[in-house]
Amino acid sequence: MPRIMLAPDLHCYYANYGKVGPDGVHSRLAEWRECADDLVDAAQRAAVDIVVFPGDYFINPRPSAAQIMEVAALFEALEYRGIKVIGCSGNHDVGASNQPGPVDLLATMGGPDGLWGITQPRAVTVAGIDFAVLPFMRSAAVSADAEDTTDAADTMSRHLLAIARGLRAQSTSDTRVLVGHWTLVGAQTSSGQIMAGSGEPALPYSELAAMGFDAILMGHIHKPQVLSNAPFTAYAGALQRCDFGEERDPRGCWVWDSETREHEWIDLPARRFYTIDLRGDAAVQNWIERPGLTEGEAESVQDAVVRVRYRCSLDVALKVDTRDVRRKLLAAEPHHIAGINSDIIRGERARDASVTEATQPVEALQKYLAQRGDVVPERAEAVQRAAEGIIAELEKGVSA
Ligand SMILES: [Mn+2]
Repeated sequence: MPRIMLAPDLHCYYANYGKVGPDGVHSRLAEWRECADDLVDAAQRAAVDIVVFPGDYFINPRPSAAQIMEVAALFEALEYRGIKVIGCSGNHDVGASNQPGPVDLLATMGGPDGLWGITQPRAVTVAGIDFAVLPFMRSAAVSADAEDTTDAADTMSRHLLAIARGLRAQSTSDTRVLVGHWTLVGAQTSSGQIMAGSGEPALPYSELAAMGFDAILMGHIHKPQVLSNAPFTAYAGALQRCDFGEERDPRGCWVWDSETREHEWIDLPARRFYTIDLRGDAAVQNWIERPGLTEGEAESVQDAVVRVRYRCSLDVALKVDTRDVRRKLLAAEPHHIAGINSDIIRGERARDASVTEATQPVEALQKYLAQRGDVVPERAEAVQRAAEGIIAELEKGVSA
């Protein structure tokens, strides 16, 4: 009995959080290829018969020829090993017009059955299993008729359920699998939000289950999750981490055995994202005073896309030297430093009440330097003399 792999959203590929290497290959593409190669090896090792790619092959509906060839090469590698590919379009792949897009092009590249790129609802039978495929679609007619986006989403959901029911009715096999690129009610996003009422169509899992599907294999939501074991209902997530919102999401794919009805998770080597999150004056102060990263931080930073976020008062924020932060991060060999960002807690700065509108600039500077507490007296004096010079220069200009 066939074993089916649910592959994650491919999103081939994001050219951010990295750079072009000496071989001319962008580091994120190199990562994408490594994950794709591992997926092929994993499928073979797990004796998979069919790999399902439920949409979002690309990051937008206008991929380059090179990006299309990357996805085609992955599909080709699987089929070369005797593993069948079934895939459909996702919201990232579909433009506003109803013109053929990149997924239609892949359909023409994968043999006469067009299973590499299904862009219309379709029932297909592979290895004795009936698949009902619900690619992502936009409907100008539904949008035009609807009162608002929520109404349009509701109408679309109803249509999709009717289509799924119709495809299910065509099935004569003992095993029926639904594949699609849609939100299921109750699915959870990477931020932990429960999807429903978000203005996009959401399909009630219970209604699909009641139609008699044995597995519901979905794409769209990047947080891998199993919504049900019977029927096995799951999202595999995305092949790579698209941004810091997906920092904590595992990356990999599911294998579902149509005979035992059991599933297993297989990890894929997507690059890690890591945030050093410093909250409060004490945390920020301690971190900048430490000459290097802690062992744990260094381990997490190595080879990762990293960022530092610090939330503190302005007084402490002024002590943060971003070059120094960068130097500490670089010592642990990150893949890419995405940002060193401050979030100033306003109104918590201890103000010197004696500074008013009437205070002269040099006097105000003197008080400021004293209050900082981290400027040695000789340096403060030098800064003050320089300021006096600037003010004198300014006054000359005014009286002339
Ligand atoms: Mn996606």
